[in-house]
Amino acid sequence: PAPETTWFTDDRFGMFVHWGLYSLAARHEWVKNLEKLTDEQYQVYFDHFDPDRYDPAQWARAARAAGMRYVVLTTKHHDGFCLWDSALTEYKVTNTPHGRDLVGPFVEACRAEGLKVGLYYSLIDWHHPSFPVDGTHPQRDDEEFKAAAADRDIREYRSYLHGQVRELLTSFGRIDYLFFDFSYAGRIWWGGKGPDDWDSPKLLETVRELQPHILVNDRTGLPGDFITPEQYQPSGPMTKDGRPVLWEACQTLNGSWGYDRDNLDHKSADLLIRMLVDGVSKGGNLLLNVGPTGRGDLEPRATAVLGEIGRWMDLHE
Ligand code: FUL
Repeated sequence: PAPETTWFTDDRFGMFVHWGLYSLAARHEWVKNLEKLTDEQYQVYFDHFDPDRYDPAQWARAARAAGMRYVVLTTKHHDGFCLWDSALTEYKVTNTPHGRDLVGPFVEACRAEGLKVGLYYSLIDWHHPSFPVDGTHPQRDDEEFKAAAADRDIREYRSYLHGQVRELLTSFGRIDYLFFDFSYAGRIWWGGKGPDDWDSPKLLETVRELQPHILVNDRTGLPGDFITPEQYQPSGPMTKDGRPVLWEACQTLNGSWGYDRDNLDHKSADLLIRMLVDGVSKGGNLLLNVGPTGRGDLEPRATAVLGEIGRWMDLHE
């Protein structure tokens, strides 16, 4: 069995969902890094995480009505918080006031709506006690913290991340798509980590063994099944060594991936439709992001623009 690409190039349009503790802060998913928050300062979001309005069926319906055919959820973003009941950490949703797994219901809701299922998993982790402090870490300038963390062993973190990916690919049935983050465009960012740190060859081998049909992106630092231009539209069909490659542009509604309440710089439906058409004309997909609120709602500005895109789809399908 080989990676299944037909649905991906037929479907073309997916929904990205960035959702986690940072959604409560409501000012960018990198808030812990940008404001150099300590674990203690960030803990308040964990202690209050209780998305009482979580209804993944509503997300799935909104995606489908907008013409999207797959949805990709952040199961763990850079802050390290896990949206499923991982056996490998206590830093997970089941230990928050919410107390219940979020990933299983998400997968079921997508399936019920006939959507393909994608998971996002961050390879960097600003919470794990064995993750060596690097240029991406919130405590990158805290000399005392760094001295105390000097003997962190990447091998321990590596086995954790491999174990978590195994959990994700064995606990929720078929998964169609996996978005690892982050070493993209062939680069290691901000003195961060790369394929050697994560043992990306082994990681990809495990993924292919567990879900042979799955599509994996290129952000393990090794080539994957598709490439992932972020927040830009390529100027033409994308190629590697002169050959066409599968690609998918991921784009935000307002420049932030996580819910960013006071950021008013929203793209119009008109612009988003043009971006979709532009990408498809160049042989690419569009993965359009929404950042639900801390309570789990799609915010009105997102539902409005998705609704408009859906009306355009109805006219042109
Ligand atoms: C980036 C991340 O750092 C952003 O927070 C977001 O998840 C985007 C899709 O990928 O590399």
